[in-house]
Amino acid sequence: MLDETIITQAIIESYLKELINSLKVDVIIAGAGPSGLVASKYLADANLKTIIFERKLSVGGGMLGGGMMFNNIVVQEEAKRITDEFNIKTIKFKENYYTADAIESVAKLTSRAIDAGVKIFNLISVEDVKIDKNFRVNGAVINWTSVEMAKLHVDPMTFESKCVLDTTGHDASVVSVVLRKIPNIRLNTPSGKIEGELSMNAELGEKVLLDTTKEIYPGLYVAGMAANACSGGQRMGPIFGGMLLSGEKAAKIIINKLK
Ligand code: 48H
Repeated sequence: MLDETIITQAIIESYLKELINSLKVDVIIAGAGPSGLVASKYLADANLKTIIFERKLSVGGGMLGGGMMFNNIVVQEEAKRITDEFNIKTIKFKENYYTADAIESVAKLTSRAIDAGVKIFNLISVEDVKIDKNFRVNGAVINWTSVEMAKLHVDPMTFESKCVLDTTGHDASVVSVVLRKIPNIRLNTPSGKIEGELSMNAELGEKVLLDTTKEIYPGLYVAGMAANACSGGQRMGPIFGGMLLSGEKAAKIIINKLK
């Protein structure tokens, strides 16, 4: 005998418990793409309480679609130790080029992150940040993606963290909002503003990504494609080693700062 109202109550109570438990955390990550998922796993491994807000229904961001919907990805030698660590199967295509199944990659990045203690809230968008009296970022302002899509006038709610990591991909949407809203802001970029992503060059794009992954503003970090978009790095197409390495690097920088 199954009671529908008990099913409903179980979902509401357990979800609210997790949400309330996440009101104050160490790190809030915006975006569950590859860089955000990798960063979250290493942060949680270091015992930092880490949550991810993901705008979409699905996790994995641009990794799920591989290259032009051929759902395989490429990873270079340098990042293979990370795919190995996450138990993602790779096949050597040529020296320095490995392929992996995009769905398997997303599934395993996600599974490892969750096993490490990360909580992922999907269907929720980060629409703003919380700042302290010195304009340091110390939390995220969130709303249901459905509210955002329907352009409903519904106020958001706020979650507190020691820092925020923007892994929202090409749009760098958290950095963009901070740039709009904090008076006289100077980002940690050459012009102090968002430089914008450059056209395709896989070699340069992957290389520069490790330098563009950083604390871009007090309390606000960037990794993945958002990092290259902020600091004027090249795009690199469907090679994902840089995204994994960038997530790992962001976690290292944050762990050093917070521990
Ligand atoms: C919550 C949000 C918000 C928001 C967006 O784009 P992603 O896959 O991000 P990365 O940087 O980890 O990986 C980039 C890679 O997928 C890619 O696009 C590459 C390599 N491109 C190269 C090229 O040449 O084009 O994932 C970002 C995630 C997505 O799931 C979004 O839905 C989510 O962030 N997101 N989540 N609040 N405001 N904005």
